[in-house]
Amino acid sequence: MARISWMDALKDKAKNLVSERVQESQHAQGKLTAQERIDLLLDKGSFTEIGAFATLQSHEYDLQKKKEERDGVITGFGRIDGRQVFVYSQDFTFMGASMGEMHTRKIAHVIELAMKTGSPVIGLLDSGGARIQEGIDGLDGGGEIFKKNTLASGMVPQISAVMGPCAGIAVYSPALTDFIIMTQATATMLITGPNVVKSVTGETISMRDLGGAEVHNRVSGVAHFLTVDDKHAVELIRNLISYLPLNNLEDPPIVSTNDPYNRLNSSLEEIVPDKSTVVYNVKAVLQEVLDRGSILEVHEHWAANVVVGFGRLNGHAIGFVANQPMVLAGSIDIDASDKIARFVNFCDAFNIPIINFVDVSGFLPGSNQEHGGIIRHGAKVLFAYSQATVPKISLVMRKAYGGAYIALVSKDMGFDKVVAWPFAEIAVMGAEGAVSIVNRKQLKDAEQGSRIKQKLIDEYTERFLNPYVAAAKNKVDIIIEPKETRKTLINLLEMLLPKRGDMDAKIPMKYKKHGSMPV
Ligand code: MCA
Repeated sequence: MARISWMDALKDKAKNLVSERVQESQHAQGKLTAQERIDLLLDKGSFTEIGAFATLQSHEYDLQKKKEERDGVITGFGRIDGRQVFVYSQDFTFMGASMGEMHTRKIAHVIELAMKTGSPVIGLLDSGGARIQEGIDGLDGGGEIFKKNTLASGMVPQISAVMGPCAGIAVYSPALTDFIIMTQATATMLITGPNVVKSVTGETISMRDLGGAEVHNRVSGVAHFLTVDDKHAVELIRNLISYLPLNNLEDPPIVSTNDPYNRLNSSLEEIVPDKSTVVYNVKAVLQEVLDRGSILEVHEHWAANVVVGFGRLNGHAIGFVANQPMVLAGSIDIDASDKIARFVNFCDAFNIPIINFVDVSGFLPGSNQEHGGIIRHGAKVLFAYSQATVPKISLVMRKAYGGAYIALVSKDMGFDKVVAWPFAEIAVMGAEGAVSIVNRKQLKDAEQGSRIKQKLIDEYTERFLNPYVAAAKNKVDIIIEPKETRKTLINLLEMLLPKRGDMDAKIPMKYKKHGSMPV
């Protein structure tokens, strides 16, 4: 009995220390405590803690006087909607949740258990980075986390929610995971803080301007989701998990829906003008076609010229990639290339079929893009789609020209089924550009250049800018009225769901270690 009281006393001590500190620190800053975050994240009463008694072992500085149970991170497992997940939650109130040896080893341990059991791992981050006093012990523990993150990649989904500072070595683990969520007012991610920036480069900049949630959601693309606060972040994680299988050997869960599979999309003809130069919001198309209320956009605030995310069709999870005509005419630039490639790669790793909603005239031209390496970044899109063996369906709504046609539509690059609307334009390029190249000499010689040019444009449009040339060559499988889109996509998706991935490979993939992805 005495031993039980001893254990209880240690547990109470850990809890009381947290609750005292909480008053002035976490809550005052609009943050929840490490334990409150876990309690909100997991199904009620489902959490089991691992490593509660672990404490720092270092004798450097006066660390032994500071040591406490948990060493600044709560680790364990529980359930989300009845499905097992592993979790770690950093406690900033203990030495800024700095990452010493025990702290890092505890995190690495839950990632390892997640791999062994095929369960997602969720990190709730709030840390000042490597615990300076512990020297390289914390750094090496960080190395173990990064190695485990890398091994777990593609095996179990990994989600990181940054809810406070995340500095130095703390940033690299989330960066190795599949999704990063940042809370608007409290999260920052940076490899070095403003003081170091000032001393190295002379630049004066605030924490938030350097690595705040807005910056990483809108500018750098490091973060995938922006949330109002901790509670919102945790709700988002629960929602995100609902689209994902627990591991790469399972399929995503099927969710029952009241949305009829054969619902006609009569409003699509109003949403999408048939004249290919008139803009519209592609998100309205996605909302109309996918199961009602099923959309979860990823990277919403970054590279908005393409829209990617998860949705459902007749209850089946899918990943969508859609050109957004409202931004850069939906063209694919450097950032959009990275956005698409990363998302497609994730979907393929976790058996989530991909559906493209295509309306694009090409990759974005210009010296900015060329000098920034659009060729290298664009190649990632080709690589990701070519490598993906999940069901891949492409819907051509209006334009699909040139390289972007190959990347997002071409059956020869591995799209399983291609659907087009009657006003789809599948060609090497638009009429104006084509005529100015092909008929350049003729236009130069002609006295009445503009009248002849218009005639040539009309001829090109008539001959090439439709879906029937491609359909005649069997490159388009089905031409439908826009209102038949939902029903058709569901039929094709359900036909393709039993697809066996390795049938897609024309070379013996299993004898290859892996491709050399352009990065
Ligand atoms: C914070 N604390 C730390 C660390 N960060 N202790 C050891 N190692 C750390 N990395 C402690 C503080 O000393 C303080 O302890 C307590 O946590 C709370 O921090 P405080 O500064 O009072 O909180 P804040 O005002 O809210 O500021 C949070 C902060 C700041 C912005 C994260 O603490 C900070 O700038 N920390 C250092 C960030 C950093 O440069 N990390 C890189 C580490 P007490 O309460 O006893 O006073 S080096 C690294 O990770 C690797 C090697 C790398 O690649 O860079």
